[in-house]
Amino acid sequence: MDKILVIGAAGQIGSELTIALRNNYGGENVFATDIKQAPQDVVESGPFQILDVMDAKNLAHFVIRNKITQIYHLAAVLSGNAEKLPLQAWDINMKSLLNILNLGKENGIKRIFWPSSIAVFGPTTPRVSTPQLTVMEPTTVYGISKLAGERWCEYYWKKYGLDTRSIRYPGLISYKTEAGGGTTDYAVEIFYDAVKTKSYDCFLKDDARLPMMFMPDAIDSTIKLMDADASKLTIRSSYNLGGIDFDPKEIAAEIKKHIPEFKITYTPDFRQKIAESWPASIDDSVAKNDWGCKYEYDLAKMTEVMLREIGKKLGK
Ligand code: AKB
Repeated sequence: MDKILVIGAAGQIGSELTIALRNNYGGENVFATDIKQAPQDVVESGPFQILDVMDAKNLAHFVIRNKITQIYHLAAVLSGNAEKLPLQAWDINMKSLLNILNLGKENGIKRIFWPSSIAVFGPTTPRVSTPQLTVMEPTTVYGISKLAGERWCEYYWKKYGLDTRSIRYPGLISYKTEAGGGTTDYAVEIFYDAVKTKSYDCFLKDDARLPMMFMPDAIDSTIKLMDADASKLTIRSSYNLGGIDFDPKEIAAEIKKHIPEFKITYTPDFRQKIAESWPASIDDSVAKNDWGCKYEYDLAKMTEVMLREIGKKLGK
């Protein structure tokens, strides 16, 4: 039986992925770690430990002691926050990945998952239906770190045979754990504010179209990629995933169907420039062909679940 380590288990992806992995592999076989306390269900459904991915020595002890065979390394500083402290963000995003890749190589880890992002693309990339292989000149420190990370993952695969797998996530939308510091996070905040105050002041322009994905589809895709037969995988940098694409005025119109009084205003900040440098939609045909990625949620279905679940959470 595989023993799985999740790094960043208190975060937006980790808090939901940990539970899904425990359902598949058994609670005791999925070791959740983070530098901060995780949600209650993560702490109660299996082992949880505070662990810093930057501490390579402690990490190695943990992996050896618990006979870890697979690692999901999800900790990262996202695009908006990384622009505020570029060198620190670079250091955290790159050093943590290199710690994991080295650890994987030295300890015979069977499989490693590391998330990349649509942020690897830049203003010179074709914006509509962005292909898997294309021009990549990211202009954010987050995007630069993700692109470098993709090259490192592929390097470890080619040079050392380390089985690294990765997805370029679009903006991820979820209600369980709030995201922090991303450019696409307006599409999470808007639901909370819609439920709390029936209004939202958006930090992007009304027509800032971006690719997005509801968390259940992201979790499902991640597990599907990690379960795929290695011989089927033609990409060892990171797979494009498309999900759904919409802009702030479209999501606001969808929310209005449930909350007719809902009002949106626009005060674009520095994140608007980041959004303009990213794709509006993604071609994910390679992921579909290689390992059969597919999605269940469109904008309408996702909006319905987000409003219902946030309403329950906030007692509204
Ligand atoms: C961000 O906005 O920084 C992230 C991402 C698209 O990777 N959600």
